[in-house]
Amino acid sequence: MGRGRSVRTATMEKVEDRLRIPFDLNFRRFSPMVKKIVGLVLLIWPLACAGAVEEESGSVLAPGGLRVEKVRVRLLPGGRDGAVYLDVINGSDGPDRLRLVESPAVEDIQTHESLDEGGVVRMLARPDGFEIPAGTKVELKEGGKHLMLLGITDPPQTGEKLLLKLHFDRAGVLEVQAPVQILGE
Ligand SMILES: [Cu+2]
Repeated sequence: MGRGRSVRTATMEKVEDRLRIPFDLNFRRFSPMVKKIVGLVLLIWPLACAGAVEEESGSVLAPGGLRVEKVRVRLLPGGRDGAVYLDVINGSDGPDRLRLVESPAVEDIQTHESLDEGGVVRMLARPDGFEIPAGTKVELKEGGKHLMLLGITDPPQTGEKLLLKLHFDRAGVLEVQAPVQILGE
């Protein structure tokens, strides 16, 4: 895949600059015991076989074994622009790709990657999305791959949820309710 075109608009630069400021993730970590219980419940829950299952907030499991975890939304003050970070664990038997993401509440969601080139951080568009090889975990995180949210029509507050529809080539469309944090709050 090519390097992608540079997308340094003023708005995006502002968003990127703000999102690189260290902030308290304040993200609930679930204990191994809780995860084990969730896993056991899913194993014996017939609905788990019927389709994608949303687990605890910000996580979803697809029938083929691809899992999305730790989905979190970070918005600039005002709540109109920001980024989404998440982990994808591909437990299926083949490669997949996070092709695109949409939300009824967001005008435009783009797949981006920030690269540090000798101290200069550049943000590149990744219009083909992100490949998720089989048996790997790909992290969308601060300073790396991420989803750029541009133009949220009804800005949420910290603690509210934002519905995201994650389109994977093989796993299909996974819906997840992602918790929102407004930076600085
Ligand atoms: Cu970006």
